[in-house]
Amino acid sequence: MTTETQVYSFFLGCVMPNRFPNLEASIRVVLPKLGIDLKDLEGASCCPAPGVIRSFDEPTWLALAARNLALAEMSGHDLITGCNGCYATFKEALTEVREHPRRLKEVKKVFKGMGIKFSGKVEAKHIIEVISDLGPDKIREVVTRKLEGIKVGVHYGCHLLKPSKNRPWKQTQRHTFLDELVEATGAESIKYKDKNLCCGAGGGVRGSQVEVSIDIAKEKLDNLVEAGVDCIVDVCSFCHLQYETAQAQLNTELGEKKYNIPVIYYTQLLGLAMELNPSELGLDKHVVDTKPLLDKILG
Ligand code: 9S8
Ligand code: 9S8
Ligand code: COM
Repeated sequence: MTTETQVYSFFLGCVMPNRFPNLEASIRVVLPKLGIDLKDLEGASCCPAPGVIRSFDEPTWLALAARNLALAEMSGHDLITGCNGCYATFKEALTEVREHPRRLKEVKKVFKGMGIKFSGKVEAKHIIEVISDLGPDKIREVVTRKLEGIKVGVHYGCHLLKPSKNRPWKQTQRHTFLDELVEATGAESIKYKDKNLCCGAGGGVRGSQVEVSIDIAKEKLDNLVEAGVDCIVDVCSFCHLQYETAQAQLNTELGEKKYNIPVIYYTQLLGLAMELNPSELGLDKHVVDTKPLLDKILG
C-alpha cells in the first residue's frame, strides 16, 4: 500500500495545549500513522474564538485570524486544527478575505512593517476532514483491534457543520461522515435524542452564562445516558471541555456520581482500535474516568 504523505501546519488553539494536552498527544501519535505529517505552526496566537472575539470586535478577529493563516501560508503548508471553533474562525475569515478584496486590503494594512505576506490562498482543514477524505476504508485498513460492542454517542459540534455554505460537507443536514468513521473502528454509533443540539459551550455561552451552558449540557448528557452509550466521541477541544467538566460540575451539584460517561476524542478512539497504548493516547488523563471503557475494550 502506498500512500502519499500530506504535510500540514498544526494549529493548536488555546484549549488543547492548555487544558487537554492528552488530546494533542493522541493526534500527534495517530495522524502520522495515516500518512499525515504535522509541522508546528510557530508564533501562532488564539485563532481568535469565533463566538467570543468576533462578537466584540470583528476587525480585530479578522486581522488576528488572517495573521495565523499567513503564518501557515508562509510555512508553505495548509493549516490543520483539531478544534471546531478554530476551524470556524479560519474557514469564515478565508471566505471574508476571498469574497471581499477590501477586507484583504484592511488586514494587509494591519500587517504593514511586520514582515507578513498573505494572499488568502492557504487552506484551513479540520483533522476530521482530512481523515474523512482518506475515507472509512482507509480506517478499516489500519484497525487491528475492532472495537466491537462499544456504543458511541457521536457529537459533531455546531461549528464543524455550520454555516454549511463554507464547509466542505456535501450536505447541510443529517451528516453521517463522523458516524461512518466511528463505525470503521468496529464500534457502533448509537442514535440519541437531539444529537445535533449544541453541547452548550460555544458562542461564548460557557464564558458568559455558565448556568445556561450547563443546563444545555445536562440535556444532552441525559439523552446520552438514556441511550446507554459507553462513551462520547467528539472532535472539538471546546465540546470536549464542556462534556468533561459539565459532568463533574453536575455530580458536585447533585452530591452523587450520576454522570460518568467517558469523553473521547476521535483520534483516541482510533488509536485504541490500532492497539496503541492507552497512556500514549492520553487516556489516563481524563476528568471522567475512562477505565470502564478501557476495561470493556481491553478485557
Ligand atoms: S483558540 Fe483561543 S480560545 Fe480557542 S481552542 Fe478553538 S477556539 Fe480558536
Ligand atoms: S457545539 Fe455548539 S458551538 Fe460548539 S463546536 Fe465545539 S463547542 Fe460544543
Ligand atoms: C466554540 C468556540 S467551539 S466559540 O465559543 O463559539 O467561540
